[in-house]
Amino acid sequence: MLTVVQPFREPRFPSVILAIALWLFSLASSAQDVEALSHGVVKIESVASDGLKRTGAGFVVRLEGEVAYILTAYHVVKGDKNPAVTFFGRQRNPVRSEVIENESDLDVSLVVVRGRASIPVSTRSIALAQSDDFRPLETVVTIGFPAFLGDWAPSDLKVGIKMGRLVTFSGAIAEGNSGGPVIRQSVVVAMTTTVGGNAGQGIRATFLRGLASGWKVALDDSGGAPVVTDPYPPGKEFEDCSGCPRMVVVPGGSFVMGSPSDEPDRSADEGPQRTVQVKKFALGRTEVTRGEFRRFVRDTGRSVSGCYEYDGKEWKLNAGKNWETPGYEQTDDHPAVCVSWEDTQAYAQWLSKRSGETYRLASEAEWEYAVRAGSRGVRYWGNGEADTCRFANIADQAGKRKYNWGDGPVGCDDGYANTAPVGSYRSNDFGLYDMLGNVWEWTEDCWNESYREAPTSGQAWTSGDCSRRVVRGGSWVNNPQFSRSASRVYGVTAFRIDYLGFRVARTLP
Ligand SMILES: [Ca+2]
Ligand SMILES: [Ca+2]
Repeated sequence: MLTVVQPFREPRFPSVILAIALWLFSLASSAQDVEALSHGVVKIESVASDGLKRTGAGFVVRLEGEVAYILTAYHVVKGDKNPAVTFFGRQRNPVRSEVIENESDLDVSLVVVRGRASIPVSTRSIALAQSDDFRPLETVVTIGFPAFLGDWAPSDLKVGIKMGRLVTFSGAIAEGNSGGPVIRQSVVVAMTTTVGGNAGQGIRATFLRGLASGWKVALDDSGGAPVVTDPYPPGKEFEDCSGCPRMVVVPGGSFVMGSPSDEPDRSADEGPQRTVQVKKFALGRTEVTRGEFRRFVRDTGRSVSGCYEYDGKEWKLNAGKNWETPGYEQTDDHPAVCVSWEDTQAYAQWLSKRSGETYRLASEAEWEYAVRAGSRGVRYWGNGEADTCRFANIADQAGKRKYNWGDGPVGCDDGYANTAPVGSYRSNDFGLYDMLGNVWEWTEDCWNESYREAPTSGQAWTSGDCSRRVVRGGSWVNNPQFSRSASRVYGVTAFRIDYLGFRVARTLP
C-alpha cells in the first residue's frame, strides 16, 4: 500500500522529475518544517478579462475570526476580482476569494477569504520578518506551485543581493512561485514577484509590512510560531518517524461500552453496559505489520520465539516457530503474530524511545470506542454478517477450503485462509482498518469478568487478573460471533499464538 506523501499530488510528472521534487523536499525539509509552513501557503488561480489563466502562490499573514488575509503578487490576480484559492489539505476544494487591495507598481495584492467553512482549521499564518538580517548566499526556502514540480513544492533558494525594496535569489523556481513566500527560519523575508530562468526577485518583508500597515491589516506577529489551532485534528494521519506505524487521530467523545442483553452471540462479560468518556488519542491505522515488528526485533535483539501453531484442528506449542515463521505464508505487509503482551510492551517502549512520544496499547475502552467509530450496532458495517468479506478477514469459505472446517465460517469468500495484508478491507468511519478480524489485538487492560466497577474515564483498568490481558476483535480463524465490536476474550501475558497481534496507541498532547 502506497501512501502519497504530502505535499505532493498524484505523480502526473515523469518519475525522474518527481524524484527531483522529493529530493528538493528532503533538502528543504531538513532546514525548515516545510509541512507546517505549507499550512500557511495557498494556491491562487485567476482568469484575467482576456481569458488568460494564471497560477501562483500566496501566503496567509493574518487569521482573524472567519477571515484569512493573504498576500500575493499583483500580476497573479490582475484582472480577476475573485480568484480561486486552495488551502493546504483541501487540494480538491478551491474557494472563492476577493482581491481587496492592489499595489501595482510594487506587484503586491491583498486577498481575503471569508467564512469558517472555507478556511481549514489547520490553516496558519506565517509571520513577516521585522528586519532584513539575511545575507547573500544564505539558503532560504520557498513553497509554491511550479508546473514541473507540483503543488506546495518546496525549493531551496540562495539569497543574492538587496536592491532598494527588492532582493534577488537563485534556485529552481518558475511562474507558479509568483506571490509565494521566501522563508528563513520559519519567517517570511520576501515575497516572490518576478521569476526567470533559475532566478527571481522579490519584495522584502520589511516593505510588505509597510504596505500591510497602510492597508490596516494587523499582522500575526507570533515570531514565526504557528498560530494553529490544533496540530492533531481528528482523522489526521501521521508517522512519528520513518518506519514508525502510521497513526490516525481518533476524536474524543463518549459512547456506550458493552453489548445489550439481547445482542445475539454475546457473552455475559460484555456487560453491564455503561457510558465511557474517551479523550482524543491516536491509534494505529492498521495492526503492526511483520515488517514493522522486524525493525524492533533487529534493533533490540529481543528473543521472540515459541508460538502456538494451528495444524488445521488445534494449536500446539512449537518452540521453533515465531513471528517470522508462524506456519503459514505471510509477507512483511501482513500483521505480526506470535507476539505476547510482554512483547507489545517492549515494542511500545522501543517506539516511544525512538520517536520521543508516548506509545502504548489502547485501553479496552479506547479500543471499543475506536472499533465502533460512532456505530452502535453489532459491527461497524451493520448488524448482519452479509458484508463481512468486504470489511473483515474472519473464518470464511477460503479458510473452510483450506482446513475443511464444518459449519460456522461466514458464507462469503475473501480469498484469505490465514492473515491478509493489513488494510486490505474497508476501514471504519474513523479510518481504522482490520479492527474486526485479521488478527486479535492485545489491549492494556487486566482481565475482569464483567464491567461492574470498571472505570468510565477511558483509562485502562489496571486491577483484576493482570496475568491475563484483554484481547479484542476476532481473527482469520474465528467465526462471526467474535467479529463483534463488543466481543472480548483474554490472553495470558506470555502467550504467543498465530492469530494474535496488536496495534499501538499514542497519547496526544
Ligand atoms: Ca478470510
Ligand atoms: Ca484486528
